[in-house]
Amino acid sequence: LHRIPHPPHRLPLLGDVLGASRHTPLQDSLRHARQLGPVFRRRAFGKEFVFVGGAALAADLADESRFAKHVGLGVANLRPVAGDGLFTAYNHEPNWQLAHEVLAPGFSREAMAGYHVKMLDVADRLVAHWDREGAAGRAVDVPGDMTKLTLETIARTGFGHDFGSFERSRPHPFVTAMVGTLGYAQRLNTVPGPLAPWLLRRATRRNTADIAYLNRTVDDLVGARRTAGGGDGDLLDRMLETVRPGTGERLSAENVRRQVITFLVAGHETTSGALSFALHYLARHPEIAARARAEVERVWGGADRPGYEQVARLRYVRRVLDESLRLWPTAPAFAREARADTVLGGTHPMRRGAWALVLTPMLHRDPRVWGPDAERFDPDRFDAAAVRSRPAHTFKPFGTGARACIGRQFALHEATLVLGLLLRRYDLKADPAYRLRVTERLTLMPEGLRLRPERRPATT
Ligand code: MNH
Repeated sequence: LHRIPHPPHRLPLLGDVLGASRHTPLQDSLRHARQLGPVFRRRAFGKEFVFVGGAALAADLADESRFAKHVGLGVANLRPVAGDGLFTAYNHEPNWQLAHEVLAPGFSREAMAGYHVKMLDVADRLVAHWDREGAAGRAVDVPGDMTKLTLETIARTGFGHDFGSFERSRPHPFVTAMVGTLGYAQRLNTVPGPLAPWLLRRATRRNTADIAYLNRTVDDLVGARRTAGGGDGDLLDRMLETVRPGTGERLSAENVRRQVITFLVAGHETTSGALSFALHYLARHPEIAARARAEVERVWGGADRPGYEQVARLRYVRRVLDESLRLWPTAPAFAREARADTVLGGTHPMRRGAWALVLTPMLHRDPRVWGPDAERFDPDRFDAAAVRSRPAHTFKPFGTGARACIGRQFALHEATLVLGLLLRRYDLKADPAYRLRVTERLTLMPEGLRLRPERRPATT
């Protein structure tokens, strides 16, 4: 450990907290990474944390035979909300494997094709809203509207539920409670653990109420399904009905509750951010938007509702999304622990159970992989030849290994579809005074991003 650099001004007891901002812990760590290099450590309240931003070390951590997911920091802080749900489960918890088997078929190609029409229906509601605002010459709240869209999409496709987000002027209370618990989980990292209930008295009380609200919402939703049925095989039906062949095991009522919360949160917050960053870059780079729009018109032609197959064929739009996720991976870190004593990168000894946090935005900016202009937005970094020329494990917005994102195809299909629809219908006018600011609540989101959607003449 002593060979790993750390910030220069350490305080007794507190550690490396000088200059730390409790609202932007991730961007703080990025700042340290830029000064300290591919691996560094920070001490907080007597504990030492190792951060990795270099591509070579991150690739080593991706070795599944030596490392596995570590449930730590922000993820561990979500255990009171999501328990042994897929995202927050410890590797050894039996419900991880069981739920993974039950839910993986919900993300197969066939399942995805079934969600497509529902995704289009939700997109129609967004478009109706943007048409109205655009016609009135008003700018739209991009992250707010993308959150409405992605929440409705996962709620409808996964759970047959309608939160009515587009009929509300304020975020649905489910979103407010979710943002509250994510923010609280992030804040817990900034105070010494044992003192948290006392230092964050009010926030803790608020958080308890938020969790109770999330539980209530989900219990109502599941209760309605149990009495009325009617999910035609969606994620909730799978959770309630799948029986493990051979053993007859099924998910318990308590675990179903954890999974529903997990999917409602993990299934929309990060996709919303990804769409928002992509729209920011498209508005900032009219030549890239024009190229993407030309592709949409070529591939979709006059079809007013593109088919499932036509979405995957938007190769350039998908590159725009990948490039946005490169610069701002909206789930910006993941933790890896040693399965047995090992040596990271051939130089840093790690004991069994020791762990390091991979800072995805730094991995995605490593100049040895991405070149000296890594900060520049350039979707051509993801054309087929460029992708082939890069080493493995250099682009990790969805994490790695057995515990990587189960919803990757879902998110990519939804986001590509929506970007295609919006590009074809609107010119996106940025406010020239806007400077990208990124807010953090474990996830990343462009703060205060507003765009003016101007209707384009319909193409034949
Ligand atoms: Mn998702 C795990 C990023 C969309 C459901 N997701 C992860 C991880 C990352 C991630 C990173 C791994 C975290 C870790 O190692 O600790 N996820 C994303 C991003 C998007 C996203 C950047 C959108 C863009 N995720 C989605 C969607 C769903 C979803 C959509 C559901 C419909 N994600 C999950 C679940 C897990 C996960 C569930 C946990 C999987 C597991 O551990 O088995």
